[in-house]
Amino acid sequence: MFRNAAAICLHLVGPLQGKKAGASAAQCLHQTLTMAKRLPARRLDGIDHNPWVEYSRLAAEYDVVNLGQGFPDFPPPDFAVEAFQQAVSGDFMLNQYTKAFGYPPLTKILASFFGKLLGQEIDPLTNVLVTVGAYGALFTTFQALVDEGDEVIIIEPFFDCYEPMTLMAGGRPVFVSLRPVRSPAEDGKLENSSNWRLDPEELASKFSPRTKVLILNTPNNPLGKGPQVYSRAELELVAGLCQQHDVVCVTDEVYQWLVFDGHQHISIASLPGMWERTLTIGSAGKTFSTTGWKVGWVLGPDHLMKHLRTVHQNSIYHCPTQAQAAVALNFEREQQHFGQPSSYFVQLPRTIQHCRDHMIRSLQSVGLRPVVPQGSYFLVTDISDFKKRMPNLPGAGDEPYDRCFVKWMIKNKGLAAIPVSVFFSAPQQKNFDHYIRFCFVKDEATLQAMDRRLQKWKEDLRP
Ligand code: IK2
Repeated sequence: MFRNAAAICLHLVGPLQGKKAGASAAQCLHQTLTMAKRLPARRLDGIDHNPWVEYSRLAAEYDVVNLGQGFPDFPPPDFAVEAFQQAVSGDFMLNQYTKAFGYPPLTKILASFFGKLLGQEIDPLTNVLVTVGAYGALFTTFQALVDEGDEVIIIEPFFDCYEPMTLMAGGRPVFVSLRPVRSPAEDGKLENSSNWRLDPEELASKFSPRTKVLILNTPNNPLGKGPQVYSRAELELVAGLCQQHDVVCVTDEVYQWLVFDGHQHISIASLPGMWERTLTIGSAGKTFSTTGWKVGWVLGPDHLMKHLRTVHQNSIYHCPTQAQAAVALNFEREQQHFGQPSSYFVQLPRTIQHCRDHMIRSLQSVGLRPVVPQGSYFLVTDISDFKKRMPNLPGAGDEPYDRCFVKWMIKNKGLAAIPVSVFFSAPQQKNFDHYIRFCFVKDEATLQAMDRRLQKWKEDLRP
């Protein structure tokens, strides 16, 4: 807040130079602070600390191979770049506003593409909303549906914005954990994300008359738990409970095309009776390796979507037209190539599966124990052995161990990752502080740079 106030004041006195400007800025800042009663809105209470900022800043300070944040560091496919170029240099009207709820060719192709996948007649006007990335879709959804005191069931580990978005809307997060059902040490094999399961009774116990929404993320960030873990049976369990308790299911499926080992993604909205109570969220950033475009969407029945449209038209209103036009062209291409070897949705998971396997082999060489993911960009790796061998890292005791470990790894091993405890609610963080998350959607040069750092680490480990 301080920094923002100072920045505003400096902006206001911008034309002044030197000491005079400094004095005016200080005076202005003083006045700003005196005037402020309680500056931040109450909805920000408890959510002002964002661990990502801390780890990103630290990673930027050191010479690291950055395997923290989830974005590809290789180019998008040529057809995607060409589509964007066409959108920028083609029809000049694409420089202007488009329809508030989505550029019509995009809503049309999303409706027809996902309509086939979900086995549902989807109307481009009433069942599709284009948003600023999947983040925008999530925010709009929470604002539209969650009211003071409403409960939102969040399955942990969870993509970290679900909790603050619930709180900002006045809701109460109710957490239920996925837990590994078998220790990898039991049979010497690597753990698999499908071994992280929901306890059906525990899940059922979380529903109450106040439950409004359950949020599902499949394939899951950070675990990579995909179609095997959220098998049809597990999705049916969730679906049955949502129907029994009249709850809306929000399903974040941004990694739906990033599914490995020949598995098929299942959308919960395609299960019987679920379309009417499900909002399905997607991201062109993850779909076409273009995270900077920030185009996302929500699909769902009109009786839910109309409330999202109210939030959208009173907040963002329009998303950038050219990026939407490019995404529309990409989906039109995918529709033509669907299921064929030329389809990006066929090629991308194959390429990324190689990256996953490369990383798994490399991490094992230093005694890290990756949990093999079935989908997404990420894998979590077990650092229990280090916790036993190096329990006293700086900060250990004050904060969850994985956070100290990541800081130590950035500073001493030149590798950046994300501590997995940030994907858990506060009471569970200590129980899951022996995992860290790596992003493997990286090009060969980055993975080789990782190999070199790990090789050096391995040499350091020699007695
Ligand atoms: N939902 C999930 C599950 C996501 O992972 C993301 C974005 N990725 O996160 C980066 C990271 O974890 O390092 C989103 C939604 C947001 O997608 P978008 O970029 O389309 O807003």
